[in-house]
Amino acid sequence: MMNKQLLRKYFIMGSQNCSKDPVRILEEALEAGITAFQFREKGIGSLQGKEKVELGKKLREVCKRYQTPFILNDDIELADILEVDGLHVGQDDQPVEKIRKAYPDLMIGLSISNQEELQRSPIHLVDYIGAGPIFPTTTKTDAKKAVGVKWIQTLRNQYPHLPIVGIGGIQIDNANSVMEAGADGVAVISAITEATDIKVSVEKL
Ligand code: TZP
Ligand code: MG
Repeated sequence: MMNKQLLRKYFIMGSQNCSKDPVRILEEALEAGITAFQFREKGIGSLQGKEKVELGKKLREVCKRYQTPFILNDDIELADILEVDGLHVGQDDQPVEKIRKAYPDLMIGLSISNQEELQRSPIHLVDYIGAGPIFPTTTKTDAKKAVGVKWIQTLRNQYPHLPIVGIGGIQIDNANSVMEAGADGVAVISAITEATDIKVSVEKL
């Protein structure tokens, strides 16, 4: 089983989430104590092709320097090129079975938003699940309906030992409720990318 503490402060971003240099934002977040990073170059304004690879390489190097896991969102093609520690996929992305077969040793995360998705998910093949959106979010335009911390409690009751990270609309003032519901950590985008002081925000999460 993976070290659940790596999920405690899980920062996700791509250049589309940043109003200044993504490399600088990641460095500040790592310096402040994030425990994992997911490169999610996706949606309106995101980089494609070579530009995405180039940014990915830079962010990857920064994570290496801080000995912090680098997880890539839904892009099997880039897994080797970026020497990723893990891959994260949603319900409509590459199937977990395929990723697990190709990469027996990578950390694999899967997003699960409701009981029906849980039912059809190969939980035995994943290392952790992303549960949410817990609260309403404007960061992901196609986000599903917010499910509340109750969803964390439900998952925790069914899977006492499964590593779970809450995601969606998590900010410094509600992060604690996600932890209290039984999550191992909080995954955030805007709480860090839009923070006035990244150090303070990461510490408070
Ligand atoms: N998946 C579900 S909600 C979400 C993703 C990627 C966006 C989270 O962004 P924020 O700014 O932390 O609400
Ligand atoms: Mg998806």
